[in-house]
Amino acid sequence: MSGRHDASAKMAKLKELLHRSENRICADCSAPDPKWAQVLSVTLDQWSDNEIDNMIEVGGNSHANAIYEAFLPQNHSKPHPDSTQEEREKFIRYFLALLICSTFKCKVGMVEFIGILNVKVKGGTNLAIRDMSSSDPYVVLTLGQQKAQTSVIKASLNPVWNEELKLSVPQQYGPLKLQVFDHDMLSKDDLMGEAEIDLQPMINAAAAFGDPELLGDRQIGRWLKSGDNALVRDSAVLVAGGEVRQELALKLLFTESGEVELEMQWIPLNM
Ligand SMILES: [Ca+2]
Repeated sequence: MSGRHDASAKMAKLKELLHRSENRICADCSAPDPKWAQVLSVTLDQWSDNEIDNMIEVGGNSHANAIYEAFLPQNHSKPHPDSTQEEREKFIRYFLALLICSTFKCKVGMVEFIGILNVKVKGGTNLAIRDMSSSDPYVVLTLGQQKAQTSVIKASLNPVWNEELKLSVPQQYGPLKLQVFDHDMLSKDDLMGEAEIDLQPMINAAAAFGDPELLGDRQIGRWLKSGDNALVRDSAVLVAGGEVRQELALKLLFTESGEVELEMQWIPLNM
């Protein structure tokens, strides 16, 4: 797993890319204006290693421009140099979804995204033993064809990850699947339990209430604990500081014991 040093090396590389002369043309508006680079710099700290790798792989703005010229749906008009900041941001969010999607090798040109899901995997408690007396757990999230995973925590049944994973959500989405595995050097990794997360309470509530930046802090929805889901307790969908958030505690199924805590953030694309 890549450590802090790797991550800062990648960021340095990405910053270097953004400073090359070709990248000084704003990719979202065709203007000789580095706003695109500014937006990237501001959000850089929130990017996972995967996304930074991917951004480096596509080679910065010149190539990025070609990607969304090719995949831009007809109803998503490209911002002009005099577009508002809001129009610009919407477009950049869409482009980030494309980038994330290409990281996970889904079919960009055929999928219409409705938003980005940030999932902070906080930690696990009382997880199952899969080695002699402990486990080396990591979490895998699966949404359709996309997968994202945390790093491995060695020899812990109460791991703390506090890692944020990003997934793009297509128009036709199913439940988000969470699995915990024990990493093994010499054999196949063992399942330590799984759970499904219904994304509808959050996404439907956000759609019903509209732009969260215009709402005060409040509860807008709720996913109720039942015999048919993995919730440890009811989970509220909140608007807090202009963002749609939901905290969840899940009891793992198909295992002896274990719970995992998450915090999700929903960023609708509103296109
Ligand atoms: Ca192991």
